Amino acid sequence: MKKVITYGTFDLIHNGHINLLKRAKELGDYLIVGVSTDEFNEIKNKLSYHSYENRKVILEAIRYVDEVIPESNWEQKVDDVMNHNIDLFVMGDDWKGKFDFLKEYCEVIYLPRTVDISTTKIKIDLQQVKNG
Ligand code: C2G
Repeated sequence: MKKVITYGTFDLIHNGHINLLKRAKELGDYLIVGVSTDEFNEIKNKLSYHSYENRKVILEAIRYVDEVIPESNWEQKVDDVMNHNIDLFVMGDDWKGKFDFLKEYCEVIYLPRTVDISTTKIKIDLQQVKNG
């Protein structure tokens, strides 16, 4: 069984996230998602609308996702890859090169981001609707 892992905040789930999760799952048989805790989001300077618990519940309902684990820091990836017997690490290519240190432990693939969508764009567009 080929095990894949990816990480993210996954706030306000949108088609960009779904495309990423779909492609990651298609590269293996089992997909684990490390979803950022609220505390780690603060370290990433990200304020998410949904709490960690709600982002976890939403991810667990996505057909491509087999397991969700917390992402609490930048340092846990090597342990996660080893402890979960991960074969492949996948991230969107906005992170290209940033996680190449994992190549000692598993395959690393960066996938093209989906254009014209992001959680930030959703928030901005909604703000404009509100302002009329
Ligand atoms: N993504 C994408 N296309 C978009 C938006 C996001 O492919 N239009 C991908 C990102 O590249 C990432 C995943 O969806 O692989 C989750 O995106 P975020 O929730 O923004 O994740 P991020 O805050 O970048 O956290 O340790 C890694 C970090 O936790 C990644």
